[in-house]
Amino acid sequence: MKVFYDPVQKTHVLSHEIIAGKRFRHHERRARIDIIRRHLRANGQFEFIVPEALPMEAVLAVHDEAYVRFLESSQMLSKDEVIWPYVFPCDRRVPVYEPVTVFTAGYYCFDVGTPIMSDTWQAAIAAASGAYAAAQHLKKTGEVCYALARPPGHHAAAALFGGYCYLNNAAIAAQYLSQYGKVLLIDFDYHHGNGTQSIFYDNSDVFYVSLHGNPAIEYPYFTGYSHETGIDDGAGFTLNCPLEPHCGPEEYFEAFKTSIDTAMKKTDPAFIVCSCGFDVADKDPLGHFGLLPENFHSLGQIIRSLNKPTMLVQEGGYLVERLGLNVEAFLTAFL
Ligand code: SP5
Ligand code: ZN
Repeated sequence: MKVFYDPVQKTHVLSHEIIAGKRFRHHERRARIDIIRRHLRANGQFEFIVPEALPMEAVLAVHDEAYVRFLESSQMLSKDEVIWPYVFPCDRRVPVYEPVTVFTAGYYCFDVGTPIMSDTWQAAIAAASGAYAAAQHLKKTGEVCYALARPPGHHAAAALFGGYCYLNNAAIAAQYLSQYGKVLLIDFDYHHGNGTQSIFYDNSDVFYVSLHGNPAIEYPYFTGYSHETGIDDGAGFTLNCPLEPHCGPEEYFEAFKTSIDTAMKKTDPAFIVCSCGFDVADKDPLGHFGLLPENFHSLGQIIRSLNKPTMLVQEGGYLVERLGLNVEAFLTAFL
């Protein structure tokens, strides 16, 4: 299987984050990439490819131009400078003016865990380039492939960063593929992909289906309810399946099969893009569905059995010591 990955993705380094007022070592670590690479290398059935930089049009097909220019301008930061929004414009009666500065970056941001450093842009573009290259490869050959994307993408909306995400890698891939046929975007990250949902909310070309922790008590809190089903042309093309934390593999698989079945009947997709969040793993510090390596293999088998041209994009997964094994168990189901 081809794996798209650029070492530049490791230059983005996050120190710490504040969750509910407490300080943690940041969960989105570079070591996540190292352990995945180590497992896939040792396995021997994976070919690593450094993607070419994607065309800016592919980014702008998903993200607003002013937002992209803002992210791009962060390259001008000095090595020790960090854009770390902690104030957000909330009174919707009052207009907020661009351009955005280091102080007003909250304009494009929705949480406090997603800082921007001088190397963030190049890492985000490299991750998006991997997803785009995977989409091109899928279009050309029909072969399953995997984008080892970091930073992740599914929380990033057209003009918003947050949830450790800056550019929506899976959405960029899905948007590209949707030129050639309907796309089913399956998101199994523990957290609702608010960004992906938002990008395709009024669009019937990309069906978004997500299983995630109940947003009443799990990040990102404000979206991911089953009554969110899309609007305008996209009405009926979003399917959210919130589940209780600690529901366990049995209930999870039941819900997974039912949701995917519903989505498949509605779309009959030409392509599947899968946002793969391994924070559904047992003992993950940020997710509580308790999936074991063999469960990831089954998950892969179910997606493979849909028998559609499929590409896989890395999202979350924070239990570093198990991440390599879990990703390998999932990917090998496609070989
Ligand atoms: C891509 C991805 O998986 N992003 C996840 C970002 C989650 N950030 C905040 C996590 C908050 C977790 N729950 C807090 C429980 C506090 N006791
Ligand atoms: Zn997640």
